[in-house]
Amino acid sequence: MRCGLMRRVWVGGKALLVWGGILFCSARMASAAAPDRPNILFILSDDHAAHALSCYGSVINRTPQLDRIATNGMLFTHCFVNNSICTPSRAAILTGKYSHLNGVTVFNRFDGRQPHLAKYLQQAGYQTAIIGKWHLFSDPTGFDYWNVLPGQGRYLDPILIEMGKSNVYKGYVSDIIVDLSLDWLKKRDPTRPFCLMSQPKAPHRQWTPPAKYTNLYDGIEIPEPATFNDDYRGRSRALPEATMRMEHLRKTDLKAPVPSKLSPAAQKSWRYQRYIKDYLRCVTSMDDNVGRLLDYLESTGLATNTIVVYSSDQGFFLGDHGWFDKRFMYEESLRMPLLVSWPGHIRPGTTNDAMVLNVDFAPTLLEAAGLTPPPDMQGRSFLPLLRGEKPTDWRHSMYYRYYHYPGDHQVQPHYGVRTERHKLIYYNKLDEWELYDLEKDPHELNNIYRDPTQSSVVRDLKAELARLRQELDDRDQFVNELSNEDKFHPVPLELVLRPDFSQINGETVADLASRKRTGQVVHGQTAPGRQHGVALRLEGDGRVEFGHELDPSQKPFTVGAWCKPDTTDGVILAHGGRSHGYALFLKDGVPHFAVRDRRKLAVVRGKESLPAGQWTHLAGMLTSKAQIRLWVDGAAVGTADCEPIAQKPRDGLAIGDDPDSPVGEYGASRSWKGLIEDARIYWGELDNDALEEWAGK
Ligand SMILES: [Ca+2]
Ligand SMILES: [Ca+2]
Repeated sequence: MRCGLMRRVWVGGKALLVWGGILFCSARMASAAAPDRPNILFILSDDHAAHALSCYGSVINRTPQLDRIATNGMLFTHCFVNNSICTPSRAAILTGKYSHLNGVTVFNRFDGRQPHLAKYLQQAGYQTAIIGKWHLFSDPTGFDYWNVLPGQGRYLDPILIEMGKSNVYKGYVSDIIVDLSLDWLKKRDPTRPFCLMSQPKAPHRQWTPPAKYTNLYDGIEIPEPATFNDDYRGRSRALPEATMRMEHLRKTDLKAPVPSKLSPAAQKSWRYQRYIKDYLRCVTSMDDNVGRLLDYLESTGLATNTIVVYSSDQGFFLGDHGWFDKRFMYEESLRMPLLVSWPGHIRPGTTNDAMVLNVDFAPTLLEAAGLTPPPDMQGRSFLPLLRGEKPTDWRHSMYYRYYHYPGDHQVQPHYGVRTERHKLIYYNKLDEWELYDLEKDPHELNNIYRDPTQSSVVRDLKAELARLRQELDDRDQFVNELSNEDKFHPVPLELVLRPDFSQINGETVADLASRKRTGQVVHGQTAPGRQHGVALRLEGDGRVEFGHELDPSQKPFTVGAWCKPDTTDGVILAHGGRSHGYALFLKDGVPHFAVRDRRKLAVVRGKESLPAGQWTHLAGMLTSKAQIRLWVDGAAVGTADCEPIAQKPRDGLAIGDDPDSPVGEYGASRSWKGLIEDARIYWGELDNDALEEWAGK
């Protein structure tokens, strides 16, 4: 135990001295007295809106397995998220703290050194595991076992990273996550309680259903929601600005060409049907798999002493307001489904309309496990609500804040307060307010902020908003750009990837760096390299992919390779796409190194074109002084200012191509033709001596 140790607290993204030791003590001491502690099965899906569960009255689908949890336990009608996107909500759930204190306001890396739910349970003797979607970028901490998707992960034949090692699993992601969860349950130590977080990827975009459900809903028209044709009149400019209307669904979402000759309205409806059916097919498969978990608990008798929680990281617009996606503080996005069963403690088939939040999950589960929730958690345990009691001082309002702008879907930053009757939203960069009377206007179509009869309501809500902001210590810590210092995390110099092209076995290539990642080879082969080396040969239609494990964001790094081009254009290596990432490539024979941050492109070009058919060493570096540099044959040839990469790129790393979204502005071809040898990626800045040695000087 580390009682009394001064540790650090996350305030405004900066670590200050305070947290830690004392809190660990209180959590541990309480545990000693707790007899017969319950197991916890925590199922957190991704983007599953409450109005797509039949127990919540869905008019568009059935979820018989999830409904079982409601039948056995309690359904919460007013569970809300503090910041409606994946990564921030997941960090808030784990830490019991709002984004401005846990440091995860957008898609940024979770600092796993801070205390959180799994760590507290682990310290109290629980076996802890997380399997499935994690999406916090850093490696999980506080879990005895973890096997998680890199980033968003993929639906078919997903890669999962098991305790640092990546494996490809053949099959459909929702089945695989539950297979792995059941495996872990079977192998666990039966003498100790467990907390298993089994976290589906479904039903996240791009909504790829399993083969067996591709025809579900064929010939059926899914009803459009009441606000499908919302014109956003009378509300903030943020609504029309957001790029999440049906017209913004991409080819990869729709998976079929848009029929020609449709009127705009008919095309919008067609797009909705394509989107919502795939979304619901993914829900059905996930629901089946939740049933497998419940069956296992029941058949083994574990169910009698297991708390089962089902929720989703936030809500989602299912065509509501003409949108897909989430982010806004409006009801469909703000509301999370929350079902909890615990035999003998929760009366079966009950509904609770008290306001609970995602930051309440951690303190609730700690208390259920017999621990005292640490006082720095901002959420409050709703264990009394589960037992059918409502504390007289239970909350009547909640605070919400969204930050991610500019970003995907261009949703303006905003914050606000929701009470049982009203919602007040402030778009802080636009200086625009909205007020809704949820009783009279449940669809939030009438902004009554300027209605003179509402002036006292506005005054009271502004006072409540200020009170909540003070109580939660929101001092606009993340309102503006991060400083350069905050954008870079210092890293020790580390070789993180060095594919061994002498070891291409079928479709995979090995890695000489200590992490031993596995690359997927697409149309590439081993070929003789320089001197006695071995190179990768690509013919303009191949590449080697390393997936999403590496994260070049917020750190200096060095990349490079030996190359012998057959042509004047092609990518040597690239990670990311047109919003974030980097690429080393030839264009018109001239070497280029490019870095993208929030769509802004910084490029350094070589001074001359490389002769075809000759070996050259190229390297690019992003320095901690926010500059990029390019070396040709071990000699620096140029520098440019740039921003560090603010977030992990969406596209993975590839050698010999830049698949999907492009980082650079390329010439005749993106795909490499020729040889590549000794490609390496380092975190940190390689010094000149090491660079020259790599370049054979
Ligand atoms: Ca999500
Ligand atoms: Ca790309």
